[in-house]
Amino acid sequence: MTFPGPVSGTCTTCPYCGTGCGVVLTQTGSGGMAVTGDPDHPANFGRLCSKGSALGETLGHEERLMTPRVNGADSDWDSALNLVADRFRRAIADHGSDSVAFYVSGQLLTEDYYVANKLMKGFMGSANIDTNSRLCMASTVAGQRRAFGTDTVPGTYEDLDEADLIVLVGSNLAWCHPVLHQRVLAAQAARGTRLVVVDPRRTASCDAADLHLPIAPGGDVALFNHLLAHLAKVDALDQDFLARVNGFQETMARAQADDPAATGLSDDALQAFCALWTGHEKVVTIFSQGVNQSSAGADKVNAILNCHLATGRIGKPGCGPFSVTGQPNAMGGREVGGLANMLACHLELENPDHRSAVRDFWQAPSMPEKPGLKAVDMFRAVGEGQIKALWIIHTNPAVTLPDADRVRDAIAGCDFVVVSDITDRTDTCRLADVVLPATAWGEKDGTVTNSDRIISRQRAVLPAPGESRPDWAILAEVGRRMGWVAQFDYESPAEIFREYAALSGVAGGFGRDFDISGWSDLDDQGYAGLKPTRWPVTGARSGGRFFADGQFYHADGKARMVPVTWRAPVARTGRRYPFRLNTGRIRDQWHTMTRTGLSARLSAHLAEPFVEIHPEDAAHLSIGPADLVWLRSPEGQGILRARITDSVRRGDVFAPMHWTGETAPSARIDALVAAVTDPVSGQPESKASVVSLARLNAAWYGFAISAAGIRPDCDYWALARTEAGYRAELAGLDTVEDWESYARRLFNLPDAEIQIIEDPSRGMARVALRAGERLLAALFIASEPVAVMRDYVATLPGTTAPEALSGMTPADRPDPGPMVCSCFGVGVNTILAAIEDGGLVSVDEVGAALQAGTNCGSCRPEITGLLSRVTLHEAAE
Ligand SMILES: Nc1nc2c(c(=O)[nH]1)N[C@H]1C(S)=C(S)[C@@H](COP(=O)(O)OP(=O)(O)OC[C@H]3O[C@@H](n4cnc5c(=O)[nH]c(N)nc54)[C@H](O)[C@@H]3O)O[C@H]1N2
Ligand SMILES: Nc1nc2c(c(=O)[nH]1)N[C@H]1C(S)=C(S)[C@@H](COP(=O)(O)OP(=O)(O)OC[C@H]3O[C@@H](n4cnc5c(=O)[nH]c(N)nc54)[C@H](O)[C@@H]3O)O[C@H]1N2
Ligand code: SF4
Ligand SMILES: [Mo]
Repeated sequence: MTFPGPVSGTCTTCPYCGTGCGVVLTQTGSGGMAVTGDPDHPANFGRLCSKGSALGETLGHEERLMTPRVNGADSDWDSALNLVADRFRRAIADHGSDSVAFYVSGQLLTEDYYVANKLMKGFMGSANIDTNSRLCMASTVAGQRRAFGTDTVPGTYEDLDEADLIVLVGSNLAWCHPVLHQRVLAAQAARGTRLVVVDPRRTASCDAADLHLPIAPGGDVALFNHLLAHLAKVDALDQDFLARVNGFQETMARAQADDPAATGLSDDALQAFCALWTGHEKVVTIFSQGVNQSSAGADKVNAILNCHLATGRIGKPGCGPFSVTGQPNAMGGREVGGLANMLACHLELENPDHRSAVRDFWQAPSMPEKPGLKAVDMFRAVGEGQIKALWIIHTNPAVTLPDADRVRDAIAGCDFVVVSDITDRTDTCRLADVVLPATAWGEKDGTVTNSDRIISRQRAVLPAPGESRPDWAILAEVGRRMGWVAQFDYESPAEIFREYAALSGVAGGFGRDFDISGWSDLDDQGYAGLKPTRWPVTGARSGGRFFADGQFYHADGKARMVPVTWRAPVARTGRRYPFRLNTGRIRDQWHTMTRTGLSARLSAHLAEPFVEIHPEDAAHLSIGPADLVWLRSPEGQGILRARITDSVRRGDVFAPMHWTGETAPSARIDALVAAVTDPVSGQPESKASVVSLARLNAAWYGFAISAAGIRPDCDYWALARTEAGYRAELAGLDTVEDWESYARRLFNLPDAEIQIIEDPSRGMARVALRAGERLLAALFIASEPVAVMRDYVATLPGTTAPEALSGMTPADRPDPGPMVCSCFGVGVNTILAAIEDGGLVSVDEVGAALQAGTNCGSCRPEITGLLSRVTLHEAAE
């Protein structure tokens, strides 16, 4: 694989995480797209992670939805849109405005979001528009509004370059914002920046950390309260800055009364943390879902902000609290008013002056006076039949909302459900009455805002396939068909952007922070060429940090410290459900895998869902490596592969969120997650449910490879792409008598030539299906988890592979082992062998020998782990 240098292609922005990396897309001769990092983009200066580098592999049309579909059959735009407009109009007429709802996404472009918000709040007359950002950023929004009077991220990425101490709280930056993590590591190398990670798990982000605090789940408020009390004790407060802050006394009293034991950390660890804070002036605290996704999420955010406010470490170079956003336009969605309790441009729904200003600006017939339903409540209302028409755009709630089985049932039972997506092969689309084909990344135009307030363009370089249309255009067309022709008469995203910029000027008039009115007159050409720019953008001000001057957005201009006290997660472990279930992300997959799952390279890193269990817990439950584990919670159940590791604490288990009804139905982890929310932010506690575990005694285990797609139907299965087709893990609770017919059915190959080896007494069967010499598919069955060289066997479909059924590499071909470096396809075994044989001692030496880790760098933490494994092993010898 080659990686071309800087090219003169189209500059756009990565559609994955909130780092917001600039990408250059260039058409290759063979009709594909070459993807490189944009060397001039201030978020990444040319770097991309494994997901960004693989974008070119996810642009195919194989799984795309090409035409509107109504009740499972292809339709046309005119009928589908008339139906949508009619059903929403009827619901409002018969049951009132609050009987309709939109559930949207932090991955929508700002222009899409603006139209959705305007249509629902201004014209349908309800505030029932909420977004998956409720599951993602709502606690930060609530915490920042309480502290600052507005939802502002004070700092910039440059602060990471200048900090002396960086604290990651509930953030696996190495896997979830890899390019920012590389930036932190560069600061470490350049100026010795110290790194602390606060996370119950030892993650890849800990590999370079000076200190890892394996905090008890939910213990963060107690930790930062302890720090605040310590800062007062050692006289490390900034009294001048505190003159600009309300609430100090009460907050300090509550902090001092809190119990640090709730952190589960040793005194030494607590002391080390406090000493690092007092020993370094320039501190950046990066926080993410370990903070937000909690029933005390807003309090966790304020506990962190309190420490920065009390020390004046905010708004200055190298200082500040830093909420890193998850989705590419999580920030844009917050700015544009995508949450049910916000208006637009950081204007407030509860404020009558703000409401009437927006209403006048939009010439809207009405404006809701109370906040709409937040995500979890919205789907509860759907389940209770209160929502008669629901439109889901760019998100997959049947998989990703807590208590997902209940959500799935609610959507299935709703009178009328529309889903806009780029594919209809999703759990949510399968439940919809109408599915609308949206244009995808690379085909659509608009803007996004990243974690540090930089607004960048996403640009179209590819034609829209089939009949797909941009999300803004679909929404505007429904607005027109519902009768608001002039207000939704948009012809381009540039036109929407100008309107939005003008509205932000109204907000600026109210003294709000979000003001990009400097762009109200931007012409189409200016929009086309818009360079990445940090807001605000007004005649008077542009970019920069907020709050250095001590000016905040509460009525008195001051900030607020918010008194908080630690609370335990809502679900309590006990005899029935003794384990705490933590959930999150893996390096190479994005959410429900509808895009990253198309790339064989990205699917090779971790090809199967899993649950991480501490070795002592596993031993206690007689769960061995590679066993399947049955998880039960009060909400639901699931089956996952055991990964036994001391990176989780005893009593905690961790499972990824990515697998779905399409890829591994028993691993839809949100089926087990309780729909418990933070009372302030409405954000669900996705990281602290309770479960029981038991070894699954399957009658048989299987591993399958196939050149063509398959859809197994056994008790456990997990499917992944490979370069040669597909691979699948299988298991069943009931005995199978006839493996030949099972295999023929599984692979849908009734007539293929067959080769079979069987030993029924050992429960062993191996079946190969061929067309002539060419291997089409193979199935390996055993009474225990199947032992074959998976990464090698998965390469065989399409080849002659005479020895395929041995499941082993030929003697002259070493097994590379599970993938570490997705960019160059380098596996664990290859790296370990090179380390041992070549006496390699650093990541750079491994890179020089194997190329691994030299492109995107996302695997560098894992290579560090492998290096220390060999060193430990040698030390023990
Ligand atoms: N590879 C990849 N990257 C992504 C995404 C993806 O799907 N894949 N999604 C993007 C999105 S939308 C988001 S929101 C971000 C999320 O980015 P992160 O928040 O970094 O990712 P998570 O894995 O959800 O959770 C982070 C960590 O919180 C820890 N945690 C759990 N409970 C607690 C607790 O009580 N206290 C503390 N301190 N920590 C706790 C978990 O162990 C986990 O390691 O990632 C973005 N980037
Ligand atoms: N247990 C647990 N659950 C979680 C989390 C967790 O950590 N643990 N994290 C939560 C968080 S932070 C988040 S952000 C959510 C994410 O969860 P979701 O948003 O539900 O997941 P995605 O897979 O990103 O869904 C995006 C959908 O949009 C489609 N799509 C892609 N491009 C386009 C487009 O241009 N237009 C349209 N209309 N559709 C498009 C995709 O095919 C896909 O179906 O999950 C949340 N759920
Ligand atoms: S860090 Fe990776 S996923 Fe995130 S924006 Fe950059 S390239 Fe995309
Ligand atoms: Mo997110």
